[in-house]
Amino acid sequence: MNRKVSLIGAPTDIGAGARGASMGPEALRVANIQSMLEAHGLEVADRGNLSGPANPWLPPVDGYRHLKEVVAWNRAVHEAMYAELALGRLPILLGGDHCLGLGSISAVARHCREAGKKLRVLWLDAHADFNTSVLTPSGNIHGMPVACLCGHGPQELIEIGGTVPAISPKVVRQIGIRSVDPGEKRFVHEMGLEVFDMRYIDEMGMRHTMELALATLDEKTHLHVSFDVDFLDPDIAPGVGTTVPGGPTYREAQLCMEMIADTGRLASLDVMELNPALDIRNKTAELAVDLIESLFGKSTLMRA
Ligand code: 4U7
Ligand code: MN
Ligand code: MN
Ligand code: MN
Repeated sequence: MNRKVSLIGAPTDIGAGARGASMGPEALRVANIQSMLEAHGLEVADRGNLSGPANPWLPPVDGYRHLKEVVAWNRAVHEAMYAELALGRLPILLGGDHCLGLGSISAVARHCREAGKKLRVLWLDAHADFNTSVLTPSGNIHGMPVACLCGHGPQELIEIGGTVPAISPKVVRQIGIRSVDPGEKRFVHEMGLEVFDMRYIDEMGMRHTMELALATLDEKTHLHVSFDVDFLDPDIAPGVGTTVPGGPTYREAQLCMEMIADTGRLASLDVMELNPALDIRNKTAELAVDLIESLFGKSTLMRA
């Protein structure tokens, strides 16, 4: 795995329904994300925070809330992620709400096209984030980034990476899903997204789920993980805007991260939707950092 890591803060809640994800980057820093990574022998550069428009907190227009501002933030994220990948580094996006997954993953996809790499995206989330302006019950664009990446969304957003669609639904594996809106559900099926929902994890276990989600990776695969902190069960991770009960336990989440680490293919990461305004003494941020530690290869015993 790449030992050179860059942290990029994106302090905004522009695509969310609750205020506060804008404080996510600082909470992750306070939870010592940098020194944790350094303790594992990684060289870490904190690039500081991106800037972008303030949140005007307006109602949706034509099915989108804050579209212009969401485009501006995603352009900034795209350029910053792309620049780190071009330097041969492993970028970690510190969100910020999950609408920024569009800017991040479109940059990763662009890098993969140029470097002749195959892409695999693991989308760890309670939600499918596959809404469109017609399907969305909220207008919040953090519920739309996967659809936008697959070419379904407003022109200004879907074309940020230069190629439309930025990715094929075939490269995506969604894990932990347990809240999908009715129209969104039909669209997920229509587009053939591969979803390992909580029912699947309950029945088959996290180990089997991850074996399938990580199958067929090879030395040319760039593995991107988009970690929406609401993936986790709200009992252990209350600090998010859109909690959904019945998520992975602490141990299931650890196993998920450990199995990703074992592939050695992790090449970029988003840590999204952490909302310190809803957290309890930074516990969700600390949990996120603990899980990221496993993602970067911490293991308890009996492993090299
Ligand atoms: B997140 C929702 F209606 N589906 O579209 C919507 F339930 O990035 C929630 O996964 C979206 O946290 C959640 O507003 C977006 C809602
Ligand atoms: Mn999400
Ligand atoms: Mn979510
Ligand atoms: Mn959320």
